[in-house]
Amino acid sequence: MPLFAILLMLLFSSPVNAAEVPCQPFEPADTGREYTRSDITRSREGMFPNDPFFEKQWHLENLGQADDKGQTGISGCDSAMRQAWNLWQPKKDIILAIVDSGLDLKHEDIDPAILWVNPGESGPDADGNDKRSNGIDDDGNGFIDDVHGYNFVRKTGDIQDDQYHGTHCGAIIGATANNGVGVTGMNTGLKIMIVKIFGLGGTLYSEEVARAVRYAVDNGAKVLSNSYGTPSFTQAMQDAVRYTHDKGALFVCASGNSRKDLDNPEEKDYPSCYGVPNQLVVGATDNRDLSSFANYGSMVEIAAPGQNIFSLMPKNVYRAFSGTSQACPQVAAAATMVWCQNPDWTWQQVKAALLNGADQVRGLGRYVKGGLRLNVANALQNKTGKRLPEQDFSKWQSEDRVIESLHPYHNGKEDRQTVKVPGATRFRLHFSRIEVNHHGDLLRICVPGIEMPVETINGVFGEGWSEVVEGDTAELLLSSDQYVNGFGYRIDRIQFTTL
Ligand SMILES: [Ca+2]
Ligand SMILES: [Ca+2]
Ligand SMILES: [Ca+2]
Ligand SMILES: [Ca+2]
Repeated sequence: MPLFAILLMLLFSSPVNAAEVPCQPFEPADTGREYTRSDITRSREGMFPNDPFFEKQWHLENLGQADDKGQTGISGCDSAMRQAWNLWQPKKDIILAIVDSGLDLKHEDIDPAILWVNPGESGPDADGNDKRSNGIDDDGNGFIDDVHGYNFVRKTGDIQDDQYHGTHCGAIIGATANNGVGVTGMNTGLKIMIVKIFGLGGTLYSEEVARAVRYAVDNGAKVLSNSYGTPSFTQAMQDAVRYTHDKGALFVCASGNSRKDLDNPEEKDYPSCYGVPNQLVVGATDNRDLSSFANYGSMVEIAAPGQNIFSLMPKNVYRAFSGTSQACPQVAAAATMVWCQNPDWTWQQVKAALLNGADQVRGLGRYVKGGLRLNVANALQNKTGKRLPEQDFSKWQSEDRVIESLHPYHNGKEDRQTVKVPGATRFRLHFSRIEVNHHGDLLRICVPGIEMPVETINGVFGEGWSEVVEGDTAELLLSSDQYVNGFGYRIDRIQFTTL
């Protein structure tokens, strides 16, 4: 073997040093324009909640209104928060740690009362000084003045956000609700620990992130919200996630926004792919329950609203972002709410309640195991969410038929093919391969005359079935933008029933 090949082998087989692997908050897949309170045109006085931007927060209550980018929603494609607010009956405080860039405590729509307070770092010390700021590690946990959490970037107790990601994600949970200002937080009754791992530069080495994760559970956090990642595995970080498992906590993390197949060894992302059972990996949906940018794979077990999610930006600004980063805190908050109601539960029970309560959405199964989307109201009642009807495919007839796009498909075109299955009441299509670039290209399976597609597909998939089409006709619409194309699709078989 040539020497350089041996060197290459050594390079790629040697463990990656966590001190050299930067973690980053997930970049949003899309952003909206900035708003301030002067942009508010309509008052919600006398309504609940009375926060003026509430209508933009379709993730909390979707009555069919448009999102910030003008996409009309479908009523009920939300996390069922209005019901959840009425149902929630906490018995005990459970600490939720947001591991991100901090929180803008000076924002007009943040009340620091939502923050967890470390009992050992508050009140007067023996000299009459405030333990919060006396420069002493009063509780002896190894961190000086960590009153609401800790800043692992600057090694101080100051958790003020100097970036933006943590404020946007954190405020989805903790923005002050019903104060007539800004937006509505999901639940301002939760106790939020702020674990700051990103500063202005927006990266931190995995070794420090691992320390931060351990800090959270060592100081009582039961749920961790993690909206960041890296393509590199590190032992230190996997050990930290395992540590949260051994401490009985639930590690909720965003799947990422690159439309990667996380089951593909070449496309892994961490922490999503660590495979520790107390992880709950979160994908994202839009206001029509469709998925378009989230990473997918067998470890993605639940989706939550993530497209054009309206929340806070530092300096009294408001803005919509699209990302699994925005979906993740919603699942983390839901887990914490369930746990507050059932303080003697284990993480297994909390996770099971979330999955059981989630609604099964047609067309989401390609991207999220079981096609489940968060429903907080169901989770709080430990009630099973909507389930799609089951089909007995063993009784269906099968026909070999090739239907395919051009390979590769053209840029800047819409290709339309009609599939007719005479006599069928229902049918489905077997794809041998799909490759549709997620930047601006989309394959839709539609039924003529029905606006909502049966399924929307972008990304790379091996062989597998489509969702079931009702009736005897489907239209396959492959639309593409001017840039980057791919193989397209190839169907080799149809299965149908005439009953
Ligand atoms: Ca301390
Ligand atoms: Ca102190
Ligand atoms: Ca508010
Ligand atoms: Ca494209």
